[in-house]
Amino acid sequence: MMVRLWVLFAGILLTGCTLDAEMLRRMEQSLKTPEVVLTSSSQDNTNISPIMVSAEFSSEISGFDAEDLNLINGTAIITGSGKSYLIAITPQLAGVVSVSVKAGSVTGTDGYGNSPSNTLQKMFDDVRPTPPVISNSPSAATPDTSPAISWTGASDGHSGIHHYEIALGTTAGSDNLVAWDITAESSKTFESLTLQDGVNYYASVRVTDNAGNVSTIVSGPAFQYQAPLTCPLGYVRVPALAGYSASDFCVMKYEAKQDGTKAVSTAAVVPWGNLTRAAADAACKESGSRYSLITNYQWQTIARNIADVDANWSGGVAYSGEISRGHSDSTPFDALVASTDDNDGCAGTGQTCNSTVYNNQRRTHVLSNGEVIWDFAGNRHEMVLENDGFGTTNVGGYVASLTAGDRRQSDYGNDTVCAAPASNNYCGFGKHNFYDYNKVVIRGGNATYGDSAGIFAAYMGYDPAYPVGGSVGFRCTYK
Ligand SMILES: [Ca+2]
Ligand SMILES: [Ca+2]
Ligand SMILES: [Ca+2]
Repeated sequence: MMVRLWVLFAGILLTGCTLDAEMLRRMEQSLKTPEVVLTSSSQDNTNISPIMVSAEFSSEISGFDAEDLNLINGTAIITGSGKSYLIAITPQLAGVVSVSVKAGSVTGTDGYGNSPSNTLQKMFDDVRPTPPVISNSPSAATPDTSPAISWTGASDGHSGIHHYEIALGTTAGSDNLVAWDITAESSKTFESLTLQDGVNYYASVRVTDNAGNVSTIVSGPAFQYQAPLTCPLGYVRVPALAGYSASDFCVMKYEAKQDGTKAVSTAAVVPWGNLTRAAADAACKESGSRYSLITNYQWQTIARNIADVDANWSGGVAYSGEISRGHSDSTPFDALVASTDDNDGCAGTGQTCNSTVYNNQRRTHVLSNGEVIWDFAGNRHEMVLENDGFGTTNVGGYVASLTAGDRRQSDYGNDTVCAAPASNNYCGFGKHNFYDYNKVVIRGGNATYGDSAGIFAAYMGYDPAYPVGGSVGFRCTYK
């Protein structure tokens, strides 16, 4: 109002102080024309309907109704009186809502029509964003406690994406490990979480648009934390071997012994025999989900490691002479208990030896990491987890005579043999016998196996449905 008065007075001064009738009429009209200003406390992007708009006139007016509005994308209901009105706008669709008051649509008490209002616009958005796809998330067991998650492809057609939220939990969509955490980025790396071994975890993401609409929740695949390998009591660590074991694992230092329904690794007590393969595996798993009956490739990993260690050979150098075959000379006739003294490798055999004095009945072998394993070559045969579909029946021979390119060499033999296999108990590797296929495979020899015993010995022929007999034990692994 003050601005308009100053402009008028300035005009009067410039025209030489002559107030003609037209000028006075315009001055009066200007002073008495109702002005109107639209305001709204609603957010510029909103999912709340109706959108409330205040219309505040400079003087009292009458006859204000919805027809007086320039309204795009909505219907309006007007309440109020005098100078103050509320316009409740119900949007028709998600999109821009625009409103203004037309010029001359209402009349003030002095009989003049109003001037046009400002134009007020709001983005009405009641449509949820399209959620993203989780493009990167751990999908298996990982020793990493700082998992990195990323996602892509979220969109919002109206108000646009405002932020993402990510959570971690033990079920898809749950935030019971890490509560929903807001981020503007499309990725998140969690730092040093406290994760439990063997538990399924899921990363979940949701998106919020600028109007406050929240998308559905998407989750990545389950992943598990796997604590770094620490061998359980009675187990020894085995180094990984390319082609057979991708990472280190642990194996029972002794043939499995019975402790109720659980297989344990102790020197005392004769080994546990005469189980079905499935029962042996179950006895291993009694200790936990990371335990299993030894696989054939784990057996190969151990046998090939032993074969490369000088201390296991009669000649004191790898592939010089032969490797000891354990208790296998039928004297005594039965399987033996072991000793807690790794230097007493001939314990119970009737022979004499220690860690530096060789005897072919020595029951201990040394791994490349210095760990000692008992009865891997003899005492009792040991089942491995898998059948073998080899398909050739009634074929036997010494492992040392298997040659490169023969699948039996890679699955049951070594890539190197001793200098004179025919005169050194066939390197002490033992015999392979494939009497049948798709049957239980047993490795190593037993107490009466003679020169057929050895760290690579393999025999196939037991029906998986039945116990394998008292001369066959087993050994568990942990990874
Ligand atoms: Ca939206
Ligand atoms: Ca003996
Ligand atoms: Ca054995």
